[in-house]
Amino acid sequence: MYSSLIRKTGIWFICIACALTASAQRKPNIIIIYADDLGYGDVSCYGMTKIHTPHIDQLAKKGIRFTNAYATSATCTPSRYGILTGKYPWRQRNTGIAPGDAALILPTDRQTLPGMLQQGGYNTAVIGKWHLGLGSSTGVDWNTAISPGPLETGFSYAFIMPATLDRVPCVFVENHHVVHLDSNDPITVSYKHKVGNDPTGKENPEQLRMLPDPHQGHNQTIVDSISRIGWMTGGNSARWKDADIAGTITGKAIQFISDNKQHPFFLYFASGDIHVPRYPHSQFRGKSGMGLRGDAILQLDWTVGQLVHALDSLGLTQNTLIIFSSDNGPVLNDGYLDQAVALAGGHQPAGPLRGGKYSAFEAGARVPFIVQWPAGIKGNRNSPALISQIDLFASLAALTGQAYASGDAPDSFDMLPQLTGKSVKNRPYVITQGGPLSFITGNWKYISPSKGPKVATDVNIELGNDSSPQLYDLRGKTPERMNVAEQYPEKVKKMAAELEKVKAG
Ligand code: NG6
Ligand code: CA
Repeated sequence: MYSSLIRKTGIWFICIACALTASAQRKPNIIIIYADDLGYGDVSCYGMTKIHTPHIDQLAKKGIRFTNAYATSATCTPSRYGILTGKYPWRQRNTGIAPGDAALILPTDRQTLPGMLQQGGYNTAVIGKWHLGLGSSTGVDWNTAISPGPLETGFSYAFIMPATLDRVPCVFVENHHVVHLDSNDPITVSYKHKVGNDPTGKENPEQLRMLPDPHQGHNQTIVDSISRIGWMTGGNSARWKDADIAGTITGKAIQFISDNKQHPFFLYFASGDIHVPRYPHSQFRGKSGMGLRGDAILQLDWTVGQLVHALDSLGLTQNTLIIFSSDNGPVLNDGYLDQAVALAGGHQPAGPLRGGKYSAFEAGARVPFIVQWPAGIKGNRNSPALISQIDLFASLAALTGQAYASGDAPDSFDMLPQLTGKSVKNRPYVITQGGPLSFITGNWKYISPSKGPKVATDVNIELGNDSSPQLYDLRGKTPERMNVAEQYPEKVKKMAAELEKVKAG
C-alpha cells in the first residue's frame, strides 16, 4: 500500500512537472483588436483629454505603446488586406473600399496570416467587421452557403458583419450563413438599383433616427431607422440593431476565447466602432459629452475591457499577446449628421498629425498601436520604432516558429524584436497609401506627386494630393506642415527611386 502511494504521488509530481512545462512552452494566444477609423489622438494614452479610455490605456501600461506605427492605408479594405496578407494592397486590383456585394478579395491560393497560424496549430477566428468581400465574382447569394470567405482564407470560425456598418446587407454572417435568416423572407441586395419596397432615407426621411449628410449619399434602404449605402429587401429577422452590435460581437469573442482556453488561439477581433453610423448601446449614449462619436469611443474601450476581463478570469492573460490598433485615421462627418463636428469641442482626433482618414498625410495611416503580452514583454514602455501593420505576418510567424513560402507575405518584415520591446530599430522604410503612395524613412516622408483635390470637402480632410513631389521632416510638435522638397532635391530623388524599386519588386 505504501509503495503504491509513493508511486501515485510520484506520478502526481511528474504530472505537475509536465503541466508546468507544457504551459511554459505553450504558444501564446494572439488577439488583434482592430478598431475602425480610430485616430492617433482618439484615446487617452495618445493624448485624448476630453474622455478617458481606461481599458485601452491599461494595455499600454502593461505593454508597449508605439508612436510611429502605421496601417498600410488610409481606408479600411486595403489596410485589412495588408494586415491579413503581408502584401501591399496596391499590388492587387480591387483592394479599394469594397462595396457590400464585392467578391472575396483575400487570396485562397496563398497563405494568409490566419492560415499561417492555423497551420501552426492555432484555432483561428474572425469576429466583427470583415469588409474584404465574400463569394465569387458571379455574385453572392445571401440565402445559401456564402463562400469563399473567411473559412476559405485561414479562419476556423467566423462571425462577421460583411462590409461596413453603413452598407447593406445589415446582417451577421456566421461561418457560411446569415444568422437568424428566415427562408420565407430571402435577402436581395443591390448596389445598382432599388430592390423591393423597403423604405429608403431618400423617400422616407421621417423614419430616420439620424439624417444622412445630403452631400454623401447614405440615403438608400433604411435598416434599424438608419438609411444605408445600397438597397436590400428581405431578411427582416436577420437584421442587426446597431445599438447591440458591440455587445453581440464581444459576446461571441468571449465565447471563442473560453472555448479555446486549453488550445492556442488567434482572434482577429474587428470592432465596428467608431465607424459611421455611430449608434452605440444606451449604456454609452450621451455619456461622453462629445456626441455619438465620443460615445462610440467609450463603447470601444468597454469592449477592450470585456475581452481583457475574460482573459483574466480564464487565467489566460499572462500568455496572450494582444495587439490593439486601428485600420485608418479619423473622420468626423463621414456621411451622417451625428453632430461629431459640432460636439468635438476642441478635441483633435488626429492628435498633432495632419490630414485624416482618406489622406496621404500622417493622420491617414499613423494610428494607435499597442502590444501587451505579460509573459513576454516588459510593460509600461513607449517605442518610437517605425513599424507597419503589414509586419505582423512575418513577426508572428517568427514568434510561433512558422515557415511560409517565399511568395507569401512578400512585403512583411520580421519585427518581432521591436514588437516585444527588445529593439527600437526602425524598419528601413514604411510605405503608406492615402491617394498617392508615401515613402517614410527615419524622420523623412516623401509623398509622390498626384492629381486630385487638395481637400475632400464633404469630410473636410486635407488629402495630401499635390502635382509636385512633397518632402516633410516628421520631427517636431506639429510635423508635416512645411514641404521642403525644393531644398532637398537629392533626397527627393533618392526616396522616389526607392519607392519605385519597392513597387517594382
Ligand atoms: C466611403 C463612404 C464612407 C465610408 C467609407 C468606408 C460615401 C460618400 N462615403 O465611400 O461613409 O463608408 O467609404 O470607410 O459613400 S472604411 O473605413 O470602411 O474605409
Ligand atoms: Ca476604417
